[in-house]
Amino acid sequence: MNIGIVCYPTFGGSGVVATELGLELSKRGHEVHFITYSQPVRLDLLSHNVHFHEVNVPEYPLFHYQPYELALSSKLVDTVKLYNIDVLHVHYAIPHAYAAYMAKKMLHEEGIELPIVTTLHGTDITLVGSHPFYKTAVEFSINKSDAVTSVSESLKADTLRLFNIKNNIQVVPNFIDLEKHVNHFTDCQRAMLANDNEKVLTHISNFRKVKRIDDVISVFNNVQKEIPATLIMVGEGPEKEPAERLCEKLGIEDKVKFLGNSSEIDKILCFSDLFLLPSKTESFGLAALEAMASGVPVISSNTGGIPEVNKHGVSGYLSNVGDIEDMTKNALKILKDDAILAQFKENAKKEALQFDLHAIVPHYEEIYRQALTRC
Ligand code: GMT
Repeated sequence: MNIGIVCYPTFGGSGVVATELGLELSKRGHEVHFITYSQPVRLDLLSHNVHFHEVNVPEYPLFHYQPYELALSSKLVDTVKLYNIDVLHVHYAIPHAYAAYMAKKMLHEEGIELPIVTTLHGTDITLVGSHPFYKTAVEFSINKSDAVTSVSESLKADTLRLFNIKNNIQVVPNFIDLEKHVNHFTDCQRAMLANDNEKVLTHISNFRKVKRIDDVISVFNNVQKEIPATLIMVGEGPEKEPAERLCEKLGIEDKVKFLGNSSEIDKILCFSDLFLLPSKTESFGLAALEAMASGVPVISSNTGGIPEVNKHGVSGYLSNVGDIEDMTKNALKILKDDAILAQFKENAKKEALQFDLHAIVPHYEEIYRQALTRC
């Protein structure tokens, strides 16, 4: 098939999933076209059947807001016609599902039928999409998609609760390329970031309010009072600076390393002992799955789709949102005893197996085929 993929090209989970999906589809013999405003960060290799088409939005002083949806839908129409794209898979409803529907209508006028598959990722529903300013258009574009998928049962339930959805929503969980997380690094480079006697705790996110970065710091602060430990913070976002200030205030700035965005997550995870994800809400928690695949147990909140990924008492522990004491207790339970830590590491790896991309990607292929026959 010739498959068009629309996504955010950034470090966010939806962009990562879309990119990994496109790469795997190309390995399975499909022609894949990424259509977005810059080359997706994990798309380092373009090959004969992986293409990138940039959406340009020139600045014009009349516009207070540049019309990205307009540029995207025009680019979609042109790309579909030029490359005979069979199906368009849009990741994140806003504004991608809306722009895709406009493209579909324009193509229809020219006698071309383009099936649209929309994957809901989380904040496009829970935080942003259901806001009254966007809700009408988001609901409309979900209902107009030829197939709709969500990354967890929890997100499906949220979508049905927050919107009037007439379409069937199929749950296709996020997935992981386990090959990338098998820890085949002989030079784990742990020594660069931690002393031998220290346990390494890690957090990876886009440092938005929803990630509750203060809770990450507070749990770590409690843990390092009990055992030698270091905290690695990976990512960029508005809460990063306040977090750095909080570390200074607590006097733990020498024990917390802020690394910024990284495309070497697997290398960082290979020397991590525990992953912290205390989010207020999380449709899935791809970062937790990446940690588990690298054999890193997870201390998380029990919100949204996280319990579908992190299993309480098996791959880590779940606590109520904001329950720092419980998260600390659980973290220490795992970290204080090397035999227990080893068991949790093993379990985390095993739990991640069910999200192997080879098992999940065929579901999307089937959804594309069904959408094509319906169109
Ligand atoms: O985590 C974020 O805030 C980024 C966001 C995104 O759109 O990239 O992540 C969402 O999609 C990921 C991939 O499906 C999920 O793993 C994240 O749980 C989800 N984030 C939230 O629901 C807050």
